[in-house]
Amino acid sequence: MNQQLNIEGVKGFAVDLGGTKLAAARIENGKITERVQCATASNAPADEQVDAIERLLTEVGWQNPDAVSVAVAGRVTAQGVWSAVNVGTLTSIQDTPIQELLKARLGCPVFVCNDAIAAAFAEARFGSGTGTSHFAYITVSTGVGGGIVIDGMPISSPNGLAGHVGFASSRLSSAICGSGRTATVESIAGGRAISRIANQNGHRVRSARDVFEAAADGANWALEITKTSAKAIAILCADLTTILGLQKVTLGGSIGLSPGYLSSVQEHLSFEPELFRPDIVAANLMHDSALVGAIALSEFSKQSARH
Ligand code: BMX
Repeated sequence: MNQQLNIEGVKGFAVDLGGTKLAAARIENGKITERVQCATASNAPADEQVDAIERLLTEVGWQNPDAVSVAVAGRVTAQGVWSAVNVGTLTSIQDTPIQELLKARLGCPVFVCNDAIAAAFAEARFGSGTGTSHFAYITVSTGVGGGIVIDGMPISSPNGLAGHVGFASSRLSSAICGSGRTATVESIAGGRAISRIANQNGHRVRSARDVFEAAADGANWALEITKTSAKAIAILCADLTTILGLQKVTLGGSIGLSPGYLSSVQEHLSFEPELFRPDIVAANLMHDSALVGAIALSEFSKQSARH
């Protein structure tokens, strides 16, 4: 559990379904009191994802009729329909009415949102983005996701695509992305891209973690791959700043929070003119941002609907 958490007022049950890991938590009196995690079955169809969510919720003490807030990788429409943007990450969930399925299965109120938007909202409200009016969060993990919060308002769109900054173009890539686009940030900087590039270059790795371990041991081939990822994220931060006038960008995700990554992004950003350089910091809520944010965003949407 993260001792730094200051999430007063946040309480309930939350789920975070990413491309690699699935987590559930119980949050009481501003503290995560229970938390469990397992691997995501990334090729499983929607009903199996629902089974796994229900199993983990039960493990953290959820019982009907407690409400549940769920953050997922992929886009979630205003009607609660879930689809992967990168169809190589979650291969079998396209057009799933996830909100209805979970409601029917659990028999309780269910809120579903994108994982990076949830994390962005949590960081803006309780963590590294507090006091910042023009804020973005970027997760560098299995994929590259994002969330934008301007004057406390999370930016969303009816089709659930808003904030998917990992699918912006990157001049450092020439690869075809699982989104169908070519040369995206995700296709050079994300975890799957990092392991793919290593294997294409003849270095047998199982995951991006192996590449980071080789980089920590000083292997030049690995350092080059991880630095290119950080450079693509730095350029993305500058690009987003031209559009949104960002003051601060928070990095999260297993790669975004790995040792040395933040400083590598900062170093690459230092080559940009000052006007295009937001502050780059690490997520305060670490790997719990999306869990905390799912509950906070659910409350925020209820309040917004009332006004
Ligand atoms: C991808 C996209 C985003 C997600 C981001 C981080 C899919 C399946 N995912 O850009 O919706 O927010 O990855 O997800 O289209 P993670 O799996 O790396 O945590």
